Amino acid sequence: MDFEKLWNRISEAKRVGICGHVRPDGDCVGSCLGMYNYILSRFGKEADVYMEEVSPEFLFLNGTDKVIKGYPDAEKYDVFLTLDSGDAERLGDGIKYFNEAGYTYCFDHHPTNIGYAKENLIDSKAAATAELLASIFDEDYIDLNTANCLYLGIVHDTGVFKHSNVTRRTMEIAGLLIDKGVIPGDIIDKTFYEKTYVQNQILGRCLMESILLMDGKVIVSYVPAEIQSFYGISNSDMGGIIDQLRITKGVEVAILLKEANKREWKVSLRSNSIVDVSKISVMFAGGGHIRAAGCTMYGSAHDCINSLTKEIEKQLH
Ligand SMILES: [Mn+2]
Repeated sequence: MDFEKLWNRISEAKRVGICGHVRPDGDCVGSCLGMYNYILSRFGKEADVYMEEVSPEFLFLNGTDKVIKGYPDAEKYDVFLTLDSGDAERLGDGIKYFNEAGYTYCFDHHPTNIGYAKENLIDSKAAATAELLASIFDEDYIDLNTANCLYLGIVHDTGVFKHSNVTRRTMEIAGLLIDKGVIPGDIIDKTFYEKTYVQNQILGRCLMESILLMDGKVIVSYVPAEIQSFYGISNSDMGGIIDQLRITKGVEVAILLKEANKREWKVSLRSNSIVDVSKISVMFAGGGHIRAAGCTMYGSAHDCINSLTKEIEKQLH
């Protein structure tokens, strides 16, 4: 990618659009708003940002109030930038602006990205799209607003600097962002570890009610619909519970079932080192990665757990 041309195009464009992927995670929000703030800081230009609803814990980032709600019909963008979206379908309703745009750029780190934009910067070695952006931005124009966004993106795609995707470059960029004024503990606690009272209650309940199976190699917890309504929890309230189960000493596989409808369960699976949980989820029409996968199952919680442990057993023997 010719960066000089990229920045020239942005500087000369009448309208610049930015779009993330559906169900935006920390890296998506951080890289979209990081780009927004950088363009604002460097060119004094307001880009339009398109994303689905941003989680409340990210709303302190500068520019979240500028994210355009819904995907209204808009005039054509001269330059349209997609961030952290591995394929064009993941742009969701934002794809209409992408298809209409004069010139498109894609910035991403997903290895499966085939380069669907006119110009593409895809670096699968980058721990986060936010890391990739930090490495192409001119340091002098990275203000604190931009730095906060990029730091948040990196924190979330690295599980707070502990996943295997973390490199020396990741840490060096994090260091640069700290120099720009980022307060790491603030962002990490506020957006990663902080839980609402209800989230803590349901976490506690899941841990209390969890069951160890197969000599402690499997841990299971499930949340029936009536328990969810008792605590008044929504979908996002159950994030992180599966990981808390997974790190139980001696456990290889963690299973969390959440009843979505009567006898219909959203199943999350995690493994530590041996079991390929994506193989198991695929058997039940789900998908995912080797260590993290999910599927939907039907019947009683007991039946679902039995079916899952049978498959886990096969892989452990
Ligand atoms: Mn990402």
